[in-house]
Amino acid sequence: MTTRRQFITGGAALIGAALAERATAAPDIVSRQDPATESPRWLQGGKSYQPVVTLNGWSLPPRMKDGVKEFHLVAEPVKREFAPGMTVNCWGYNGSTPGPTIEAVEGDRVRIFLTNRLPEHTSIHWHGIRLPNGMDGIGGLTQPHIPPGKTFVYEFVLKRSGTFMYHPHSDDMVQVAMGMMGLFIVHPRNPKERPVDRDFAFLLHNWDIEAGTATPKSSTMTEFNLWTFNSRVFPAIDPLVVRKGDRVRVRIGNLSMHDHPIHLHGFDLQVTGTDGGWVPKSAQFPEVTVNVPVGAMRAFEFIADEPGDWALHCHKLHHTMGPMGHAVPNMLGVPHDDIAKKIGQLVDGYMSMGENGMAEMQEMQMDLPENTLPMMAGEGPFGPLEMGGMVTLLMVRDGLAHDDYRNPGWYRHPPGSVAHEVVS
Ligand SMILES: [Cu+2]
Repeated sequence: MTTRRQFITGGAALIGAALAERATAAPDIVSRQDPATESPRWLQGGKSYQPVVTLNGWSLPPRMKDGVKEFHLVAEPVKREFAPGMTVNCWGYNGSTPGPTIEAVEGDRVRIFLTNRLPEHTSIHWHGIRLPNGMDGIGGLTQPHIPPGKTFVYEFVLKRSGTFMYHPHSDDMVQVAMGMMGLFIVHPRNPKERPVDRDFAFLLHNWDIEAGTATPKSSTMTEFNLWTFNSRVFPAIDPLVVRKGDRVRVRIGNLSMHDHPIHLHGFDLQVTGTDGGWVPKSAQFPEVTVNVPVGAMRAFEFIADEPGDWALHCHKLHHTMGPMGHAVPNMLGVPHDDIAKKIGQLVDGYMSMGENGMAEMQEMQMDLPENTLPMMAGEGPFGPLEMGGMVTLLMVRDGLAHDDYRNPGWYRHPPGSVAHEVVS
């Protein structure tokens, strides 16, 4: 008992150490060797699995005790910067939303402590993981709710590998809307099973945050105005940096209230996993857009054989916009300059919108309320990117040093390979 108390009170130090480690961690070392014939480089380095890269996130370091892998989660209010210029009052785990990624190996026995520092009770559900009923984390059904200030412990054996999630099952609507969620990755026991060179993971979410405010409206049902990968908004989302020829896996979980068809430019994908397990080879088929339904997870894989900067985004295109009101009158094709001038004389600051589309809004220097973001943001090598929300970039490069996956800067196209104006 003493040891357990020490472990629990030592949680803050553990978290601090993890944050320090995250800040200084060397980039992952991965393999480019043929997995069928040679051991991956990370295996030769003594690691028993290829760690995932959580976009704008981190993995929680475990502690081994009597052969059990122990983790300590702390549910608490957190501040999250969605992008420079906007910080949101969220709830999460261990200082972040999403909470830290839990990584373990098939066959591991895990013991997970959850300390509740929220102003109300909570619980934690292990989405997709096969476990005894009493560990399923449904407040009121499989366990008492965890009151503020108390710590509960969960313990189970990880029976199968795959991509899973965790989230509360107490006051579910409010706590998930506030950002309480995380990834739970179980790696195969045999590290030569399903090898990839780069393995990325993130969670999709929606938020309703009025311009000029900082707290999500937690009872909104469908009309959200902010769309995030791991509680970040483009262009403040980490890019996926890979080397040409890498085999890449992307794992995406959806705890938002909408489905998200996630589209990757430039490659054909195979869906290789869901939160129900790995998809048998005989059931896989090529895709370029993978719908990730509400309360589900999809993993897809591809070979990054074409260098460039490739967009990875939700194909519901209002999800690739920053905060905006959608109830605007349709002025496309309506000349309204004269009317706008007259209204402008009556209403201070009135601005007409979109006679020729919305692109013109991107270049206007509009005054924004405090603590909000523009609806389209980002400057590319050829001009404004006109997106902001569920978007990031897959950056495929030839000639990256094998352990250097920092953002390499914009792709330099070979001469003559960019679409250009012709004069007829
Ligand atoms: Cu979407």
